[in-house]
Amino acid sequence: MSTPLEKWVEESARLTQPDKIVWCDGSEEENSRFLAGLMHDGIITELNETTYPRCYLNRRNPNDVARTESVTFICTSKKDDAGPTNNWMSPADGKARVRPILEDSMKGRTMFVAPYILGPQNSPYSRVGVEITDSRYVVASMRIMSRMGKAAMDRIGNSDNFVPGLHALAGVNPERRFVMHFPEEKLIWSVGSGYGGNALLGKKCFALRIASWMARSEGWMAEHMLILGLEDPSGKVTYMAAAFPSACGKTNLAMMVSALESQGYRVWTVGDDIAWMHIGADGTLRAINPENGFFGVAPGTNAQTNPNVMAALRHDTIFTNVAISGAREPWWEGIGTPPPPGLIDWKGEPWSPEKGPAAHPNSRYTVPARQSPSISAHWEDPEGVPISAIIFGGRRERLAPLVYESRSWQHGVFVGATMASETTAATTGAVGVPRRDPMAMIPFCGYNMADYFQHWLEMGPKIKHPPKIFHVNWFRKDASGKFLWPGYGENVRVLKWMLDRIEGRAAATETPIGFVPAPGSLTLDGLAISRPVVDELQRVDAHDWSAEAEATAKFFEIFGDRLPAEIRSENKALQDRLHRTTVAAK
Ligand code: O2Y
Ligand code: MN
Repeated sequence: MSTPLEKWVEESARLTQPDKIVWCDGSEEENSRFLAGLMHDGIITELNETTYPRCYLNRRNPNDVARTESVTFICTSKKDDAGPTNNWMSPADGKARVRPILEDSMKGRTMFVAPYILGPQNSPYSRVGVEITDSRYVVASMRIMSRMGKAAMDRIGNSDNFVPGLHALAGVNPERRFVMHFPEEKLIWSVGSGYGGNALLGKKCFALRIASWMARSEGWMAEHMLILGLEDPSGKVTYMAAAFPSACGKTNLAMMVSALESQGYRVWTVGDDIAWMHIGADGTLRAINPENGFFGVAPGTNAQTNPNVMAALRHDTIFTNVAISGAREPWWEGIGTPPPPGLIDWKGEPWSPEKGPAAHPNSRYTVPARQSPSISAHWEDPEGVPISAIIFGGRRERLAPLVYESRSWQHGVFVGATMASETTAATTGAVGVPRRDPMAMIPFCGYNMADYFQHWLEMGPKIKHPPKIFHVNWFRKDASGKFLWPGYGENVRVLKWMLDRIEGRAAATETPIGFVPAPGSLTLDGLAISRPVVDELQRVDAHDWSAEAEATAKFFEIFGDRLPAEIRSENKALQDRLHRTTVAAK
């Protein structure tokens, strides 16, 4: 009698016709064998074994260098269940589209069956997935990013309690590239890409899109959030989860070296990208990091912006699409050193300045989380860490103050639902345009976001000790275009204010959008920042915010009647408060 897993593997093999099937156990020995095979086939090259031991470079097909949202689909029976922010196909159409691409796609190739656990091995909140793939690079990456191998297989046993994900390179053809999610049967099919979020199915596909669907029906939350612990001088650690859209420094914040370390404030990393949050027996919201590694963007990462990750990636790391020096060391723009001699660019060609960036702007490192000096002693706690603050944020040059606290859980959900970030030169299209990205989940919510807001609204009252909800903006600029706030390690000052609010120690001033730090309540000692700059950082302009409230009302129209009434009424209440301020100022 075959187990459900064996049946699915047999069925997938009938469809894709591999020459060979390899069941992965996740062992060191197996990993060494896979890495040797990848080197033999020229898919990875070993970096300098003295300065970067057991590190490798993978160069991807230039047509396959980032997640592709345009080919990412949520396949639900009813279109409305996927909602207006997702690409949709019916499950039957989704399968009909991809099945012919999967058919015989592994002929002459090896099929790898990689079982993995998302979350700490012995946590009741962890979940199991199995990725079938014909890419050893994917297996090697999944081994870093998840707990891959025997422990996952043991957890599955004879059960059907796993999320199946079938991935095939299928010629890495952008014309035949699809990332299909079937949340009703908790299934993932991905073809035509071997890169990152498209191919490492445990990450965005399972840990966010499928998990967000599961979380709603099971009463928990799967969020695009970092998790950090802020240690105070007494040694007490307060945990916070934060959601920012891409290019807002989530990994850097999660791994920050605190500017207040001499005062006893330190930041510990639990996770840099995804948080699964359950209501614990003690009535707190408890978060686990479903991942086991960091898949961070390399350009801009250096000893100033993220010293912890720079230390982490000195060994046992897979680099993708970075440049390498003549000494076979990785290099990228913004690493903090000039282009070294003999630089080879991400395409494998000798680099010269007129060729543009040597590393691809979306080049990455894949590194085990435990290698970071900042990793929290509690990052694998089975019960997770208790979350006292949820932080939303975005990149707003003029509008949002450095930090504000929401008025209530419901208002905090509204703050998250109205998140937006201005586009940068790193994104395509016009620069400086606010892009709506509620809770940073637009690309990752596996169902209708109006229902997702409803789920958030319903979670709050169920949490006995709900976290406070804040909003931050590190990116406010002055009239000459200069950033007002130094950012990076200095952001700990804002985290400290939040901690002081949680502990009832810091004063705040009420504004129409929420509570900002009262004069003197932000710890600014040792920082060269003038009073007018601090005032400007905290300024709330009622006219600008009224325009913002109108823009968000327009955005919410896409959800029609499905938008929860509470979200609509929060926007109305904000507009009323802004109106009263404007009238009072006249
Ligand atoms: O382009 C990709 O496949 C990577 S995208 C990514 C990687 C790590 C963490 N977050 C993200 C994201 O897009 O949010
Ligand atoms: Mn992310």
